[in-house]
Amino acid sequence: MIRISLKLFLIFLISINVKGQNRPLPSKAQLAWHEMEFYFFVHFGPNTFTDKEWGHGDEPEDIFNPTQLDCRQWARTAKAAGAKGIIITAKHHDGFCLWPSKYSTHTVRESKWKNGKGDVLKELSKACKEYGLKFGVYISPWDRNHPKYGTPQYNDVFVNMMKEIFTNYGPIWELWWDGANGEGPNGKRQVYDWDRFKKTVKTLSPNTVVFSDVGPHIRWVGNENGIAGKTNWNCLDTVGFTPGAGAPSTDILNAGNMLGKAWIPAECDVSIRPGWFWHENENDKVKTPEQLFDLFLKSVGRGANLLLNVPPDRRGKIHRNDSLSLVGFKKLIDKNLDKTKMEEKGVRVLFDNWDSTVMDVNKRTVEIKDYKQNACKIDLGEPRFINTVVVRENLKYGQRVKSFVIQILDEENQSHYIQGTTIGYQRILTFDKVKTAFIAIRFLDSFGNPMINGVDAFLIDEKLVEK
Ligand code: FUL
Repeated sequence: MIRISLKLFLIFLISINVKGQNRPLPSKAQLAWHEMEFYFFVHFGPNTFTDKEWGHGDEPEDIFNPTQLDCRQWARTAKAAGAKGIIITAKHHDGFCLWPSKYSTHTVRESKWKNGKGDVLKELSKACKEYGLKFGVYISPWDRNHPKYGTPQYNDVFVNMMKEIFTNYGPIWELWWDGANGEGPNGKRQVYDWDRFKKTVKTLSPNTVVFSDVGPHIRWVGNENGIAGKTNWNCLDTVGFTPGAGAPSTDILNAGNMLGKAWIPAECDVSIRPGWFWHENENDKVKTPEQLFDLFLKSVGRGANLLLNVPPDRRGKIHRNDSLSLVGFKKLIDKNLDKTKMEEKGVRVLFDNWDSTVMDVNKRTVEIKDYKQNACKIDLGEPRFINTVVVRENLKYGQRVKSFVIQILDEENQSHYIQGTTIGYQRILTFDKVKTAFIAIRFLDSFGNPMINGVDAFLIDEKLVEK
């Protein structure tokens, strides 16, 4: 009897799994995070003035002295670039705090800047509010200045600093914990109390999403080039792993775990310049609009988010070369992937022409039933050149699609096939242009029925097609 019910129970579990219902799901905050797509990273601090990438922590505070700090200019630039938020290095590895923390003597308060009365976090959080941008904070656990670093009391310092940030500059949308853990001023390394750090955030700022190599909410993509895996699962197994040296391999971080137990999607951090901080001799090495577009395809186009570092210079302003490139990038996005314009041209086709296997779940999402038996057809109305197809999953139902193929029929009735694996929030596939009136998408394998949030087809500038 018991054996039979156990068997029934197992069948029940398997059937749930087939429907894709016992897969990890994102939290509300994570769902909102996916919609952020692209936002700025700002590396700013003593390194900006010493030409270093990693300060030693013994730099005199007076070195930090921006002559025309203008956080509103950063916010305006972010807006003009189409970015939806800004994450700033409130404290990098050198320990210098861009706010007058009570728990350190190495802060803006000890500097010459504004006679010690300045507060970068205050100015930036205000500017972000004014411009409707989300505000995030990078606070490096590694601290090469703090005298308590390498002792249990440093964990109190770190917790107290987070409390200050949540209390005085919130709401904090994303908190960034870097994994680097080197020696402090006393030659010791810190044993971080990650559990306590996580609990602090959960209690004080439950809607903040926390990034580290292994989450808890957002993971590192495994490289600093801004490139997510073509196969990119939003799930990850974290048991036994910690941020930094104890993290899973970079390959795993890049692709995620298909059967991972926790929803921890990837964020691609990359700098618009070779370094993270501003350096005079890199003013002519700013990535071009085309390079940024390519990064967009390789991050946002692979279901991850793009965290693009734009470091202000010694004036405390974003350099003209970076601004020009960012505006150029926005133009490329608008011109090539603008949904409104495409709709006007009749190129964007939702599911109107799909057959009866498609069921409306809500206004935007369709559940693809019997996906193995049926191709989903999209009629473009009249033959047009296309070289880009965008497919999205509704992540509210989890990430389901494991593989799919797009079939494009050209004017000679020849079929062109484009293969894809995962979709996630958004998969952008580019290819050599084809003239077609008819596209079919077949979902080859999926955890339950695919829940698709729309398909778009575009003709982008041929030089932007992914190499
Ligand atoms: C790294 C740091 O060591 C770099 O300085 C930079 O902040 C980058 C985003 O993360 O781990």
